[in-house]
Amino acid sequence: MSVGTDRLGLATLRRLPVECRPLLRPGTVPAGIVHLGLGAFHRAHQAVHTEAAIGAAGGDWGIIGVAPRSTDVVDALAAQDALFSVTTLAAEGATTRVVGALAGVRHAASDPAAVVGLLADPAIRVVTLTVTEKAYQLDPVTGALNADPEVTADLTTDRPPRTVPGLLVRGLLARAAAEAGPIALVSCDNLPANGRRLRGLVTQSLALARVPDAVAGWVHDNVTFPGTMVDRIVPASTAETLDTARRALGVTDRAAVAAEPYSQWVIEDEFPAGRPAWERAGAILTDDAGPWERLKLRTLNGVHSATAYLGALAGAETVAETLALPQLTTVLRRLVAEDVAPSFTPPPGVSVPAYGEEVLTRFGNPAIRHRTLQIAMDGSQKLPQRVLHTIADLRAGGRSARWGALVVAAWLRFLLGYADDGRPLPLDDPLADRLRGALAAGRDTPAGVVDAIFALREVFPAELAADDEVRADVTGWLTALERHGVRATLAGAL
Ligand code: CS2
Repeated sequence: MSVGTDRLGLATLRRLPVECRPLLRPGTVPAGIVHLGLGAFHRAHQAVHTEAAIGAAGGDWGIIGVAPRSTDVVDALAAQDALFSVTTLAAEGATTRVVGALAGVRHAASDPAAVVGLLADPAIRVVTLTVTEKAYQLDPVTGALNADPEVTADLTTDRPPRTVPGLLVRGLLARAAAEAGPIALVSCDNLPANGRRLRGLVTQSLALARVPDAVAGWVHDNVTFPGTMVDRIVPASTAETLDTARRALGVTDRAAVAAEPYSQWVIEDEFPAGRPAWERAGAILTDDAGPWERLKLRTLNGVHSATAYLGALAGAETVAETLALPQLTTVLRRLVAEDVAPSFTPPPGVSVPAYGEEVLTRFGNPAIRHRTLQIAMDGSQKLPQRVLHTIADLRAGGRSARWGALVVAAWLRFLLGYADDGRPLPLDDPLADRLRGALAAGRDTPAGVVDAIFALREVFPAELAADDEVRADVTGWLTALERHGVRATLAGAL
């Protein structure tokens, strides 16, 4: 129920300017999707595409949004009848529109049984996830589940589930018991082969939970894991985001998000119980998202991480600000053309350098204030698919990876914890303790830092870590970054 008349909600919808009103009115479209992870990205991406698909082609595909842990967004949405707005920030101006794709919200931490019940409901035929890279807990090299104590407790005891794997396993057990029919579990996280990874996470979790063979067999026969590539730049919301929404709507929206105009979704078409007509909402349905996902992770996300680490070290607050550093865009173009492009086969008809140019234009959007420190987070979970796979594939083909090595060096330099002007830099990473421990042993020289961090098998595969040319290139860049700082290193790089 809406609170007050000054707040976005069903009761205030008719006060909104016509162009801001949602395509769907919550309550009119029954739920067919459960989404885990109610962050800004989901609201500006899958929710928008799904609302447009239902608007174009109908279908009972309302989304029940589940926040695994934090309560802020759930509370805000619950008070707004599940309505929220997306402000699209183009260089030439902003437009705000309310989205009505959510059919309801749940908070998994306080009501896990409700989420398990939804997963066992025959009306729910698709589960989408944006739970970030670290939630998958799979060894990036072997794909083996490295369950942390929380996940292990969820899978091996009867306590109410607290983690995403715990919720999924309990939900699938309940669904099999209820004979509620087939379902697709769709990872929308920035991981390579995200569908296969989610399948790996679920099947290994079922094994750890020692579910009966009949249940494992049911999952095998009834659950699909389509891979996806998702893309839209959606910075964390700020007070300014909420102010902009309020100015456009005339009411307060505490779940407002802001995003760039561009949005792309590539989805493998394996939905055993149907899906929204996402192709009517701009998505590409395919039988193999792999080439798209490599294109995006290695180009967009690789360049994003490069920009984030170099920018944070140089004292730049946002991506757009970082791009103004002299020589940086030239270096990023060479990274794309000389290292990323030759490392993989892109989708038919796509030119990697042209895609890279589009990415740089998107990053330069002055209205998107995407903080370098936000993108710098969780580097240990991001570097493998964004940069290390590029380097490994080039080296396997006998080529050098000079610019890729610069990105790795920028991350190592960032891990040292201070910017070029000496100001402290935060380390926000699930492996922070391991990284700090490794650095304590070898932070005195650039070669010592490389030795210490390359020894972390969760991040660097043995073959890459043993590659003398890569070590030498990374050590060379790290030496320059430590001695001279980002600006002088860039100036001397070309
Ligand atoms: C960013 C991504 O935070 C990050 O690490 O690189 O969230 C990026 O903005 C999205 O993948 C764009 O689709």
